[in-house]
Amino acid sequence: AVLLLVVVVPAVLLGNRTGTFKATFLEKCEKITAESGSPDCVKVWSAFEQAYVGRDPCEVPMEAYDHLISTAPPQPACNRMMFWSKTKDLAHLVSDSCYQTMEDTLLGSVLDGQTWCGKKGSSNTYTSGCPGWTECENNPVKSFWKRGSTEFAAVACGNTTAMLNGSIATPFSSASIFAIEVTQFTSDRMRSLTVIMVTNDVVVSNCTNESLKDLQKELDPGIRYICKEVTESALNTCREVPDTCAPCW
Ligand code: N1C
Repeated sequence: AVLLLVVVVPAVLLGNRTGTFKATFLEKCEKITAESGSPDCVKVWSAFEQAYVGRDPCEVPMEAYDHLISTAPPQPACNRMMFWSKTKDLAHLVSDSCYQTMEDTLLGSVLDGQTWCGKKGSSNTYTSGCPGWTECENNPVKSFWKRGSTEFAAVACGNTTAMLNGSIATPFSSASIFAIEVTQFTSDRMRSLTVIMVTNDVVVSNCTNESLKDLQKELDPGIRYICKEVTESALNTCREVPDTCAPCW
């Protein structure tokens, strides 16, 4: 009984600290890398935790993930890359077979929907009590998405797509991660960017929206800019032809 107390109680008290989170991380990672066998998921985990473990959870800048990104760089899929802002669910409705989002990359899929942070003087990973998205700029989760998305955008190639929300007043917000991605796009690799303005029953902004002018100002002038307005219901019913992946909107 004493042994039980000594072993089980600390494990319960520690709750999700490191254990479950790490196990889930490795499990997902191994599933994705099963065929190629690379990168080594144990190495990916150690590069990941090195970014935030033992640090104040409001003092993790995006550069802390440099080593992680070089250990598991996002693999670009030219002509299939999809970006989004305030349209995550919609973007994933269409993105499955024909489009590659950040969440389809190794790191993106392992960390999507997760919360994590460290603590000063501790070697644990915590999944609760972590700063919220807007609580402090340099929190581990936001810094990861900033760093990871920057890389994903920097390697984007061919004809690309971004799904923006036409039912809000400012579909292109300078505070968004998509705004950081836009500054990374380069005409050396990227041929065009098609912005899809998705609207539900309420059309608040269309392709003439003021914020889209800011987007175009930020875009490398060598990249062709296209904007299309599509309703959510059209998007819901439209399916790409599996072989050609020609856009169905
Ligand atoms: O700030 P956003 O959107 O403009 O960021 C979206 C943009 C996409 O193009 C992605 O490539 O940045 C990338 N990205 C993710 O892939 C991602 N997956 C999950 C950014 N954020 C991501 N998340 C979570 O969505 C993140 O934890 C934060 O809470 C939201 C940001 O979404 P947004 O404001 O709609």
